[in-house]
Amino acid sequence: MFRSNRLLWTLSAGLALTLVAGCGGTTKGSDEAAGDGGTATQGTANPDAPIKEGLKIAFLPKEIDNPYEVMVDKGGVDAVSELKGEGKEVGPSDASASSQVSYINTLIQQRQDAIVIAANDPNAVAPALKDAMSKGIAVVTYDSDAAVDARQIFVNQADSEEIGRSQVRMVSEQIGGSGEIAILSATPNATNQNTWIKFMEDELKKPEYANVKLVKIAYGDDDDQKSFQEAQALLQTYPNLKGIIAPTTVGISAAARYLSSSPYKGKVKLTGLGTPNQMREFVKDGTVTAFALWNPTELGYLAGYAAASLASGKISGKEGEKFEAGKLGEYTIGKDGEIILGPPTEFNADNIDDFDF
Ligand code: RAM
Repeated sequence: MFRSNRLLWTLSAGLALTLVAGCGGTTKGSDEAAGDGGTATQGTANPDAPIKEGLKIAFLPKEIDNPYEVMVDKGGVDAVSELKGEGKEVGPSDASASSQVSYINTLIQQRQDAIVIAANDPNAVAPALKDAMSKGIAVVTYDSDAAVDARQIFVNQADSEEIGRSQVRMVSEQIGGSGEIAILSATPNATNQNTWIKFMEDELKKPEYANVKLVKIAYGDDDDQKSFQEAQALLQTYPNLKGIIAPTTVGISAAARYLSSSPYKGKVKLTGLGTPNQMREFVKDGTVTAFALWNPTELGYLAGYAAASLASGKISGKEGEKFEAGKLGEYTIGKDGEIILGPPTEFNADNIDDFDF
């Protein structure tokens, strides 16, 4: 559910906040989660149970070299430390699902109490995650979800629909409501980017975007060099391109670097999701007007609390269950086991220096 004290999602169009928290329906089956590890089975949670001490909780991001993921996992490990557990970050150096499967199998052998994963592919990691749950390991996804029946809780950074639609609103406003646009995404199978892109495409069907044409979805694989080259290729292939949406911190910073030293600087608009620290110089030099993000550290911190609460049997992943997430306060589990951190912030020249992450 949304928390009223989170930073306001400042829509560039000045539109009112219309975020919708998930309601109704039931959560995914987590019956397999019963096991000798003491993980809660759906419906058997005890909200009064204490958080167990010494919980081993592993964070498995899309890739470990991405500054965004590093911040997220720092927040997660800090949360586990606060709860007197042992948190750690492990993961591949490329955003691939097959590498993640090897890590999941190792974490199962290590008898971790919980695995917190940002899935590089919703289905490819599902069998290994189901295996983990069948052995009593709590499974939480964060940032990028896995198949709903392969995890108990998904900690989402913000409302997926609003993230997607707002990116289109931002780019359309920046290009004056008319012209060719492209999307520079992460990997082709990333659950989070693909969900946002689906909502972007739907938003583009509205009459107010009749003159905005999406000409290409490119994939930089959350690899800095590849993203840079893809940005360059977009401009070469589409000389009339007016705007790029990069809904990935890796993609937007690489594209900004390319644009800032090209003749397109300030002419081809770039927006999307980026960290203020990676994007500051490009806002100051006029390459980028506005972009958005949530607080990555808080995302990991919330996932850490959710995982510890799950592994302690305080929650089971069922809609309506509540738990305390330390300094972030109380959260409620929504439909399909989803928890939403809160609305993101839009950054621009006026506020970017207020943020340091
Ligand atoms: C990149 C990753 C991550 C996404 C952010 C916005 O760092 O793709 O999954 O949430 O961008």
